[in-house]
Amino acid sequence: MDTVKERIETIIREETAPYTQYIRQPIIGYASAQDPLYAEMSQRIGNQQLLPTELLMGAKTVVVFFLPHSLQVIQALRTGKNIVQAWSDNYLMLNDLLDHIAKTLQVKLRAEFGIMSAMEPPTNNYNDIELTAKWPHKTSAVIAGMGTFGLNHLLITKSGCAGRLNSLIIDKKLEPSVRPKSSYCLYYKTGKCSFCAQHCPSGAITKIGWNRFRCNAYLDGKNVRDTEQGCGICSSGPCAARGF
Ligand code: B12
Ligand code: SF4
Ligand code: SF4
Repeated sequence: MDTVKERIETIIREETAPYTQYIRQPIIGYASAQDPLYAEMSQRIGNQQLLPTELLMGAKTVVVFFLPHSLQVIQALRTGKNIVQAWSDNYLMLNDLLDHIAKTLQVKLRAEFGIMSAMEPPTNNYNDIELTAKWPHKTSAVIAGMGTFGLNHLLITKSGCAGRLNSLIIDKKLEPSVRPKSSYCLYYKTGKCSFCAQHCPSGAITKIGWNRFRCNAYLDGKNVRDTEQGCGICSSGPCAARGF
């Protein structure tokens, strides 16, 4: 394996090692910053999206890392309570950890290889009206072949969709990861699942599309305190811990 990739993966493994109670093995992918899909994103998503080169001059690769929630957290989510404390705690903890990992990679890659990088926060970096970010991490994850979008509009990886992710843009060219040939979502694969649409309490997920405003309105009613992040039921179906 390329030395830089090896180093990136070691750093991510080291930084996540103390958290095995909360997360499973990280999944790491690489997208070419010049992938033509980036230029299509503004049109697909419906508002102006940033290109990797607009975040970092000389951008060559986008490194994406996904931290899947532990099976215990997924089990807790399946109890269907309004606020699942283990899910909420992981939400907050993983946002900090993802940010910390990106910053650690920035410092170490620069010191050890002279690689320059740029990052955006893992979340809460979105436009309140449109409810989209200019740099959505799941887009880069799909371009980096880490999984596919499910009917639930989440990234489904081989370790499922219940997890959180972040990305780092670097000015070093690395071999891009290969994209899967078929969907990891059972609905798109076989038509036989619609768990997320059936169980979404706000009706945001349907077979004909996803209404982020409905989801947001529902979450706003649940997340009355920062330490109580609600719902996430769309992350608890058959694709919670595996892709198909
Ligand atoms: C804004 C936002 C929200 C808003 C609006 C959601 C939205 N627009 O996606 C609200 C508040 C409602 C929300 C809710 C949730 N969110 Co949110 N949210 C974000 C945020 C900040 C930006 C997302 C964004 O811009 N989406 C716009 C586009 C990308 O999404 P989309 O419309 O679904 O995309 C479709 C098309 O545009 C097109 N498309 C887009 N990109 C690409 C790329 C390719 C190659 C192709 C072919 C197609 C394509 O296909 C997509 C699917 O049809 C990100 C963090 C970040 N900066 O990335 C987290 C993020 C998406 N949220 C996340 C999560 C987990 C949640 C919740 C479970 C809440 C929670 N407690 O964590 C729910 C789940 C709702 C759901 N089913 O998706 C995770 C997703 C994890 C995953 N496995 O995918 C993220 C990435 C946070 C993180 N750092 O991990 N979220
Ligand atoms: S719950 Fe079923 S239909 Fe929904 S995203 Fe997962 S596999 Fe697809
Ligand atoms: S977070 Fe809850 S309300 Fe939003 S899409 Fe998922 S299941 Fe529906």
